[in-house]
Amino acid sequence: MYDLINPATGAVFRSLEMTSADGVDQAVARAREAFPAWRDVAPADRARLLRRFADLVDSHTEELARIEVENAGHTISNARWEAGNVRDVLTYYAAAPERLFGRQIPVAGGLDLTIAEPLGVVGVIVPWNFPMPIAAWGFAPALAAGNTVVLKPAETTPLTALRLAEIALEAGLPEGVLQVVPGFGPEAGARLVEHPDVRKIVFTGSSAVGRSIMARCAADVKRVTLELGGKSPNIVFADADIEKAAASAPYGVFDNAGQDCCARSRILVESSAYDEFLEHFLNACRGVVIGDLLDEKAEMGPLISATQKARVSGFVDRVPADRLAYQGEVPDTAGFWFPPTVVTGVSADDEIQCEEVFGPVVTVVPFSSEQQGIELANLTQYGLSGSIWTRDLSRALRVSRAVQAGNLSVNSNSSVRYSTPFGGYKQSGLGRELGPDALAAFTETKNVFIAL
Ligand code: TXE
Repeated sequence: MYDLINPATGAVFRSLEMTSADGVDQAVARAREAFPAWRDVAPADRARLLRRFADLVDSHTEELARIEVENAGHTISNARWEAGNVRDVLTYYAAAPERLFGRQIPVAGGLDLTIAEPLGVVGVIVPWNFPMPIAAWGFAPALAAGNTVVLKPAETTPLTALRLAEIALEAGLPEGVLQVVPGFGPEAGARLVEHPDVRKIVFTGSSAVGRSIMARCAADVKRVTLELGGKSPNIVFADADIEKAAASAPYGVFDNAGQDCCARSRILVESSAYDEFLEHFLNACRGVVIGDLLDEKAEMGPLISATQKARVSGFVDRVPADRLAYQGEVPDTAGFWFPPTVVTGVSADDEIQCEEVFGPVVTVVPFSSEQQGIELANLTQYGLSGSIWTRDLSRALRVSRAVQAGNLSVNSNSSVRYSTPFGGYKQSGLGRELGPDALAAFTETKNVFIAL
């Protein structure tokens, strides 16, 4: 049995049986058995089932959100948004079964058909930072394209995924089409990755595990989509609406206590606006509401675990004390709270500027020219997301083209829209989730030539 701990209190609230490697084999066998019938469900019926699944998620929003508050330490308003995101992602992909067209390309001597076929059994491995949305980003397009899914949630946060699988059955999805196996990464996760009947792995998590999964998938040329870490820049030019950029910046990095692969954890500010920005930014940091997760006004909760708190504390302890420009206050209770922390006076190669902290910690660094801002933004192994604040449209486009990242926003810190592609450059990942592109990642292309 594995103890689940409420991150806000540090107390065990439930114990759960973990799925063994044998249990994963059984789930994959059921998924394989369920695949042909699910593939052959009439497109309109598959669409209807996914819409019904979305509707049921919608009517269970409050229940799912409260599970996530207790299990993952999310604020209630964030957790409600996350359940809403699952509904939206399912609704979006429910339109796909009837729109997954092949192509008929003109060729000499016959008729040529290009067909999109589902892959078979897909393994989805999910982290603990956004357990609900990241699960749906994997299973919704996979199911829409006619695959069956075995999903392994993170060991610490399996509860919403388990509930979603029950809701899928209530909605009428056949047994075996969407299964959840709560288990340990090196046992259940690794088995899913190496299982010969699993045709594709969708993984979100640490870069280290992502690299090892990619290497294992290479052995069987298994399809793989990876969404890994980030160290995203928030680039503020002097011509921007500085107050607006500063007011938004805390939410770009402290949301979900910084446990967000898109966290804008490196703020880069044009020198001439640095002092003005920092003053407004620190004021905005003081306003972040931390505390009772069930209070609708709460904006930041605790870290996920003692391990994560130790990791984040370690990064901050290694920063010289005179570089800590701000540390907020957190509830004085057991639980894994860590204060919002602002670091200034760092060099480009300092650990805090280079490594993904995955906690509420941000650096603020000046730059002297557009070119230097771009260079600093790209001075990272990662390339997931980033923001550009400017009133100059040409500059916004120039910098957007120059920054090596998969998801950029101008005058905004938003990262993810379910209808547009999401994923990383460089070591932030491989492939894209969400939007229309994700469907191609869950199908195999077959070409058939018919001689006439
Ligand atoms: O991640 P792991 P951890 C980063 C973040 C964080 C660090 C460590 O910097 O501080 O990673 O987090 C499963 N085969 N991100 O150690 O281990 C595991 O069970 C197959 C960024 O918790 O990568 C879980 O389901 N699966 C990130 C999932 O991988 C394995 C989100 C992620 O856990 C496995 C999370 C194995 N050998 C952490 N080992 C993001 N991109 O948002 C583990 N897993």
